[in-house]
Amino acid sequence: MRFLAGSITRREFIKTSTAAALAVGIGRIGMSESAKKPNFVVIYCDDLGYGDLSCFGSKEIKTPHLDALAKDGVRLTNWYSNCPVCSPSRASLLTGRYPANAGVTHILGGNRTTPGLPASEVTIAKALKPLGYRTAHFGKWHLGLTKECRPNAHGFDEFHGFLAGCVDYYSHIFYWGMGGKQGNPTHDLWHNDKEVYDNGKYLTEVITEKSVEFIKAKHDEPFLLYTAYNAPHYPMHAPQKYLDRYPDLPWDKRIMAAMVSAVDDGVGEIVKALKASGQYENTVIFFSSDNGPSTESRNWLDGTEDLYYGGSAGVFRGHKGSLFEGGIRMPAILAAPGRIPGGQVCDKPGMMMDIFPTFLEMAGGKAGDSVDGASVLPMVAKDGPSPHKDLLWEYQGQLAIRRGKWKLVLDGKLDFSRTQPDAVHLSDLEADPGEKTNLADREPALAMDLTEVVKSWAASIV
Ligand SMILES: [Ca+2]
Repeated sequence: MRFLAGSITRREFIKTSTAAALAVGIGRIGMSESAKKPNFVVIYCDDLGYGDLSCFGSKEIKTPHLDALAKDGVRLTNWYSNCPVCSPSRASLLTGRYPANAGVTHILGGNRTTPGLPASEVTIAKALKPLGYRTAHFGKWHLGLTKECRPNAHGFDEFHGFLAGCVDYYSHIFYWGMGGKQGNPTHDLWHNDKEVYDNGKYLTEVITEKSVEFIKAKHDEPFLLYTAYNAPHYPMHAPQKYLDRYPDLPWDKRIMAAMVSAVDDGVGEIVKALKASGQYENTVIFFSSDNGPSTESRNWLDGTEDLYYGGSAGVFRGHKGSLFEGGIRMPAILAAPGRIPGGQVCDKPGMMMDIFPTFLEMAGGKAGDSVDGASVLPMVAKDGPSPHKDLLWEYQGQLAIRRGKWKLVLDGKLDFSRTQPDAVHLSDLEADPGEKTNLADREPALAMDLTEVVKSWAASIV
């Protein structure tokens, strides 16, 4: 294999695994040696809906720090998760591949024997290592608990966080989905492979503190920081000081707002640390969420079985678990203050799997053929087109495709439990972003064409 001298040393090259070489096109490193590689910060939320930030239209939740980040960056209004649930969405973010191609198609369990992201997969962290990056992950992993699946095995130099899908925010114990084969609840807070205890400390603030410490350490190398908040995922916990900001909201919305505010304060602390250490202008920050808001009745915590509507998908139909827009259309911000002019809005579609190739390109590398995503740099920075003719999804029997303004959903559900009658649902997202009117009978040829494309794609990857 040919590689160019300059941005990568031979020693670093040898350290790169065969799989990493496949995922990173080493032959096209284009940056000059003098060009300073950017730092990357990914801030990922959990079950945060499209409509729950003030810069994305919330009238109830105040997010001044995220609003400021949006002013310094580009607000992505047609940005999609690759899957409407946690683990597959995160697998796509980190590998640049469709969930099935990354080997993660469903929500992973929380037992310490639960496997996850295969060792053969190349994460963005592993791909950036040979380009000279230091890497850290703080917060929620949810891509497997066995040793070969953990963050350190997937290219992160440092990890502080938890491995299952959620934990109690104060005891950091995973209580859920247990019984039977799963066994008893398990404590789930780790520093690298060592179990650590921080009882009583609010998890969102723990994740912020670790992220800020990492930034303040001022490493010689450029860095990738993956800060994955568990908020505002169940269980609905928040310190009183955040609840006090929303005295007039009903409980379901008040606790949601408080949890999002704790994240927003964290974003403020991260940006402040980047500015104080002189790194803000050379840092690329991507903020988003793994899937839409959850209607799961457990969120109520009051013994009822009512659906929960504390989180908002904005104008969109559907929630977590749905391939209608509410399950997959995410609030997203890409800020690169020294590289891309701020205050912009990009309404062309992109997907979570595009972050891997976008960052690789900005770091002077190039994603290889095994990656399904594509760089959105021309789209975001130069008003170029979306790299995707078709955006495709499959989840638990549902299929969806977006082509331009058209969106087709097959056997769509509204969340995990609610069904709807139309097996074939075609929408014009420009005229009807809420997918209220089914145009499948009015546009039968288009519906059939999109059906064939998405079915053929699904058959090719599952
Ligand atoms: Ca989630």
